[in-house]
Amino acid sequence: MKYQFPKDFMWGVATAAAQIEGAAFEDGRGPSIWDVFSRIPGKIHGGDLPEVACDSYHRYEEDIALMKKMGIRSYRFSFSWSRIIPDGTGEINPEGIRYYKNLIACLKKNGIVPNATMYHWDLPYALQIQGGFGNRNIVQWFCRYAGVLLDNFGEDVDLWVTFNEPIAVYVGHAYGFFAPGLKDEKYARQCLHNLMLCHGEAVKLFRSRKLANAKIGIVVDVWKHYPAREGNEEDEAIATFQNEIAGYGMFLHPLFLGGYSDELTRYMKEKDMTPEIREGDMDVICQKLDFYGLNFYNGLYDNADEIRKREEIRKAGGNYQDRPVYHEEAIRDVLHMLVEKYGITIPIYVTENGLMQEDGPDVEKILNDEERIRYVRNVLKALHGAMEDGICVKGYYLWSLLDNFEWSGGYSMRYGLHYTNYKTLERVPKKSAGWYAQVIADDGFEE
Ligand code: GCO
Repeated sequence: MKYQFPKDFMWGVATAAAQIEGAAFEDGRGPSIWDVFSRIPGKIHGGDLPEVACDSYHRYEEDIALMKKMGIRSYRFSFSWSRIIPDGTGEINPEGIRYYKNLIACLKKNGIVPNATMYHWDLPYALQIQGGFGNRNIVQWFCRYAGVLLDNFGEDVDLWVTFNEPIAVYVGHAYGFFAPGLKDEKYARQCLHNLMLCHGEAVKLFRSRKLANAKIGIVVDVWKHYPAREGNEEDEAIATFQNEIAGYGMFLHPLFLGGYSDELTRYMKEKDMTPEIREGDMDVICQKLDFYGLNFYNGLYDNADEIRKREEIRKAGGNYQDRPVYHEEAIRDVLHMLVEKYGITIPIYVTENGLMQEDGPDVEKILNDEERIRYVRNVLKALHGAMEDGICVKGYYLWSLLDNFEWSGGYSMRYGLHYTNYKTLERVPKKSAGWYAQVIADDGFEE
């Protein structure tokens, strides 16, 4: 059967500033929370630092040439706040503006549509020491930054994203394994509330600019949890918790339905973690958007007995390696949920999807990434199914163009269509790059 996608389907690749740019201390850039966090011993796998990463700050033309060669139609990247306004609120850095102007001009010259994220996890450190997202002034700080972006690039970016995966801010404040490395769930809940206000105010600002061709949305990742044993109350309770209280429900409910869900409201009350919510906040958060960006990696099945077993091994100091089980097909159900539960009828882009490979000495093995091809093909099949069901999906962005700095995983986790040699900074296409290029050329694949 032929999995045929529409002729104007937006085939893309995605990256993020902190993961690829490097040049962390060049041309006036200020430190971000990831520059600081990664210097804390033990936080990043292998002690890796994001300071050079893929050096895309200097090699963006080469990266765009790779995209051009593959026939990529759209590039999803992010702006680095600390490159644009090094201390978060003060002077605008002309070198930062120049870099993104050049990047966008080069994309346009090559016929690649820019899809740009304002915030992909890399807060200027100067703002973190003033409380970061926990300080309600973040709304003014962020709006100033968003205004600078819109002043300089407003017309040139077709698709604007306010925030990428806001859950990272929760992880960084409640669990500590992302920057800034705090472990305070109550504070984390306030951060998320303030972050969503930043989003809402930025959308209002964007609307006031009346940019003729630009659209705006947000990217929320959905890792949907399912009870492993249907009808098992324990499994079901875990899945509900993971979805509504510690997962996508934290965002999708306020963003698309308005207000926090009953489950989350009850939970925050019980734990004395209800954030400060001022009158009108929930209306600001629930803005009408032009599109929704879905980051999808997997569907997860929770089995209470197995979770307990793992906990026991961990408590006893044991080691276990979870073999990832892939449920690529879950994307179809997730897309249905977006429409049916959250009423999302605006166009949807899959703004990230991809597969991790562990680093190792055998480069040939990494280049021959059959597993990635199989995984992406399965996702695309399920996505195609959802589109046949009538769900409006306009594009798909593979994560990622090239192996890059995978946050706490450092350089040990490779998601690229291209292999990055971190010694020479050479990029080498993997098998999947050729395969994806063919999918794009044919607007689908035969199977
Ligand atoms: C995300 C992150 C990416 C990760 C990718 C793989 O938005 O999830 O933006 O930066 O690298 O998800 O884990």
